[in-house]
Amino acid sequence: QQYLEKLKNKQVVRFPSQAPAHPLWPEIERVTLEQLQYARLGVEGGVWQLFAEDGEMKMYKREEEVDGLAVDPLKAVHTVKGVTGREMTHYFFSPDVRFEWETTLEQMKVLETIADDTLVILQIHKRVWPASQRDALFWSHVRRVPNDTDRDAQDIWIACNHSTEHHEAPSNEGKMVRVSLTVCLVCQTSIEPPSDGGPVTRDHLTCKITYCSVVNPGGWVPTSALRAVYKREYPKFLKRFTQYVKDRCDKQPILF
Ligand code: 16C
Repeated sequence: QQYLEKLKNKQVVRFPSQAPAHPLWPEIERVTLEQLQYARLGVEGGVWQLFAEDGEMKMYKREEEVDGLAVDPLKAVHTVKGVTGREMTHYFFSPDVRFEWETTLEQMKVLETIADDTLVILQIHKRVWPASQRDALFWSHVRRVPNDTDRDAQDIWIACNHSTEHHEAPSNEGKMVRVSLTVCLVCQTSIEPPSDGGPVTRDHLTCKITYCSVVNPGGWVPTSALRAVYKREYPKFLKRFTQYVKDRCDKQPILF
């Protein structure tokens, strides 16, 4: 049934990424797979503190500082009905729709297209008064990963962003302070097939999401101001982004 759905949506063939020829590839491969393992670790064990909750969405942090600057790792879990992991990660990765859901952005530029699934992006974020304005330069990669722990389950999808350097955007130019970040969105779809053997529709889909982020804001920001921004922006982002994907996919063919 699923195979027929995929055929119908012409999603069967996905060519391998052309990114392996690029000098960044070994790092992209290593960081993406490390992030996948990290995301799959649970939040039990007492190191994670729940700081925001809304329905199925739960957000945890670990308070950490580097040279007096808060760099609290964040881990969020969420369950969203009616969409697939491929759709979620596609819209997280795709620069074409970023302004539709990313409210911290002022400007964004794709500096390099390494492959269809791998980009280098420069973002200028909104200024938070009275701190200096921040920019972020990172590679962004999306991929499907076969589920090796359960062969019958749907594949896992991951989108991963990690700070990098690029000759078109040196960090010591201008008045921006550059943040450094490692972020991943890991998604897995489960399908509750209709009991009457009918076709799988969006009503039968559930997508389990894990979002992990570590952002070093660079420069100097008082810890209390930074934690206030985190507490406000992360829940806002995850609620807005997941609702955007739901709305966007509604009435569209399912992309498994
Ligand atoms: O993962 C997210 N978005 C991705 C695509 O944009 C990408 C981006 C990561 C965000 C990097 C943070 C950049 C600094 C933002 C400055 C704060 C702007 C607040 C504007 C309020 C009007 O991976 C979703 C990201 C969700 C939002 C994260 C907020 C992180 C706050 C970091 C604080 C930095 C310093 C702020 C100075 C007070």
